Amino acid sequence: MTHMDFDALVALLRRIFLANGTSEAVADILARNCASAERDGAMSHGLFRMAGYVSTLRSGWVDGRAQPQLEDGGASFLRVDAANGFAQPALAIAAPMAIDKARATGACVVAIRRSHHFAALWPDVEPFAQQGLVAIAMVNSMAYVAPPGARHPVYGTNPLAFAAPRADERIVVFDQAVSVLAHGDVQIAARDGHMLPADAGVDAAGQPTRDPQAVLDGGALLPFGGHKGAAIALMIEIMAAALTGGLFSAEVDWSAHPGAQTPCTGECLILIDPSRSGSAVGFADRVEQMVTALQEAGQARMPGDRRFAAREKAMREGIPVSAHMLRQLEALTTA
Ligand code: NDP
Ligand code: PYC
Repeated sequence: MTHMDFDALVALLRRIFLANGTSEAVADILARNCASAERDGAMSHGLFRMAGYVSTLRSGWVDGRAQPQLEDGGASFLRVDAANGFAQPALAIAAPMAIDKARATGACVVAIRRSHHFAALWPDVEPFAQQGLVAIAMVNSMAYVAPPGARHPVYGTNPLAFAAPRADERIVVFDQAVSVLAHGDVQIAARDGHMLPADAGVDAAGQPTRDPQAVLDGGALLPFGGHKGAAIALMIEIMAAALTGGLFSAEVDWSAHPGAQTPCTGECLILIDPSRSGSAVGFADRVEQMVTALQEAGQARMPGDRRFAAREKAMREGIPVSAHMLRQLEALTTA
């Protein structure tokens, strides 16, 4: 195991993206995104994903040099056609205008379509909360999740991320898949020989299973909380696909591109300027009061705490990367 400096890891990932045909701008954004996930211990969307990015780029399914097109949808609405590129560069282009609109009108919806999202979602909301805004992001993915009673999967693992400012420049943030486990964690469990929790998935015959390989081989994941998680999955399909003009998870068809792994769907981001709130004390102070109430009630861990602690340690000591992973990454730097 070596411990890599964050910037050195970003530089290595950037070389991989460039060697596999992305533009400089896309390589910058995705390398930082993926290295940030590894730094924060968000392993299902860290270095483990690099082989999938490369395989997808080589398949021709995604355009690594896409030029996202911004469309003004009104005082509080921005549309982005990601042009079959990655979602994060599309969001980066929209962000300055989205912030301006949110501050000018109180809120802004950013509706991104024809976009590939293969990453953790918290990087899409954290920077906005750090600038004093409330941010909610939703992405649909590919049909891995079966609704209650369904004969086959319809929903994606559809993550939902939320971030809001707290006092003293801290933020509250959560980021969760709508399935009991992210698909990435099922792949990691299969790789490492671990069983899944009960109620996480079914096999190809629709029978409950804890075997990750059975879920991957024609089975399905289940939404957390039964019909309640399924309803959130439905909302995310509507917001990230119907509202944006993107594809539903079940409409993604990459069969003409063997090796493709990134879903081409949509993303919806909602920004709210909390300075508009009716709170007599400041919004961030109210959030802090809520966090304090949870802590006083006995909640030892807030969502985001584990990641922030991992981030702090990694920035101090370096990011642990196994020799095996490092060899795999080096191999990806040649097209
Ligand atoms: P987890 O279940 O690991 O975590 C979900 C959230 O709960 C996190 O904010 C986490 O905080 C928090 N949390 C976990 N345990 C506790 C606890 N005991 N007490 C309080 N808070 C807790 O995430 P998922 O497996 O659902 O998702 C993993 C990642 O996969 C996400 O980043 C998601 O965006 C990504 N994903 C991406 C998809 C895509 O299409 N791009 C599809 C599906 C998933 P903390 O982070 O600090 O642990
Ligand atoms: O882990 O479920 C997942 C996932 C889907 C798309 C990107 N990540």
